[in-house]
Amino acid sequence: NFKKTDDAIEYRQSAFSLLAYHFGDMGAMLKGKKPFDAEVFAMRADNVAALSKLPLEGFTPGSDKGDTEALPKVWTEKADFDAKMLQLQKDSAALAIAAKADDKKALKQAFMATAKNCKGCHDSYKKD
Ligand code: ASC
Repeated sequence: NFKKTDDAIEYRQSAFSLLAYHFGDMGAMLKGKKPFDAEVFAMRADNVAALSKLPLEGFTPGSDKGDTEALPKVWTEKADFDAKMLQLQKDSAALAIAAKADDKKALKQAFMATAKNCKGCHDSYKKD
């Protein structure tokens, strides 16, 4: 549990920051911005699958007030927000499995499905 609202905000931002680091590197490999390394890709996919479970806990009641990019809609439409976070967890779990198989096309599809999830949620729930 968090002692202060600011701690919850900092917690979820840290989780998203780690998520973006690992997911971003996977994107860089798929876009050819760096060489594709299947082992590193799979390691990052495992990390994304684990990290995707973390941020939701930080969206505590009242933590819409503070230094946050989260829109008030997160709290007024919490059921939909929660469902979207759970979908991210499912998509990234599938991505972690695809990352261990030798099918680059399926892997790209799983990556795109996860990325679509990130963007969809940002479009609805994050300040731009
Ligand atoms: C990233 C990142 C996001 C998502 C999003 C996907 O690497 O930091 O927020 O991918 O851009 O569309």
